[in-house]
Amino acid sequence: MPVSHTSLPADARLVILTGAGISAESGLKTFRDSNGLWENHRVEDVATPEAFARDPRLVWRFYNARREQLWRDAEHSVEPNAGHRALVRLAETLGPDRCFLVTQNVDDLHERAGHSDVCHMHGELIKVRCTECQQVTDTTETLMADDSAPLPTCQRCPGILRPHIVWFGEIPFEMELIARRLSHCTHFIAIGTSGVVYPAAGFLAQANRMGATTLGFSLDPPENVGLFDHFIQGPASQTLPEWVDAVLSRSH
Ligand code: BV8
Ligand code: ZN
Repeated sequence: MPVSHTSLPADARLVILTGAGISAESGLKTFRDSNGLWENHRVEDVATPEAFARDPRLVWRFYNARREQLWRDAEHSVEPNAGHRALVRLAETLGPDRCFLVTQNVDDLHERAGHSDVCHMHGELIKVRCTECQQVTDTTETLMADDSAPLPTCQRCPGILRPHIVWFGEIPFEMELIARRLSHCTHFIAIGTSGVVYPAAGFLAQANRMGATTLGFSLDPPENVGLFDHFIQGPASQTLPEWVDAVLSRSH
């Protein structure tokens, strides 16, 4: 591990962006591994408002399968891995003003590893939103258990519930907060993301324009690998603990 990128100055301010790759070793398939497919549907054809308007049951089946895998898959239970836990150690040492975590993932593994105030720019599997009154609630219960079950409805009004997830063509959450943290970060670190989906994939160029030091951690080189100052290849459950331990051992 070259020393160059394991020393953080005392006033370092980090923005960390994670993608599906950090949850891969916890047993959650990445989008590329499933080459963007689910039950022979392209994700871009299921994860859209048009798909939900056309066939809400199909879209609910797609999200329920992933909700069940997170919380109810007994035989191979899905748990956070050493990569998630290394980020918790880093965030706890640096504090919220110097370490901002924004994730593209809709799973709750960062939270279950002990990470607080995670920015879920693409929403969360645990949350549902009413399509009428817009109320957002947390639930891990099984919604629409089988094909004959009715579509889940709001407790407050007759509205149909949708996943509180940002679909293709919808604007990600917290874009102002993310832009603000990016505008004054000294380090931008992207972990387990292929750099394909925008606007998340554009954060690296923004950080470079800011003159921040940029680091990429991924199993395979992402599309934008040439834009990183440092690229560390390998599984996050190994590369992240190694890097975080090196950084924390050098920080006073
Ligand atoms: C928007 C929630 C307007 C849903 C998601 C044409 C060209 C360019 C852009 C577009 C275009 N047409 C349309 C667009 C815009 C579109 C887009 O970017 N499309 C892509 C397909 C080209 N974007 C949008 O629609 C966005 N909205 O643009 O609105 C706007 C925006 C701003 C301001 C004004 C207006 C909304 C996009 C959000 C969609 N929702 N998620 C759900 O989960 O069901 S996206 C979803 O896919 C994820 O959240 C994530 O963002 C993306 C998957 O990417 P990754 O996380 O990177 O995962 P991937 O599998 O690709 O890669 C895994 C990586 O991990 C690999 O590098 C691999 O090597 C590595 N890895 C694997 N194992 C490990 C590992 N690394 C370490 N350790 C391991 N063990
Ligand atoms: Zn409602």
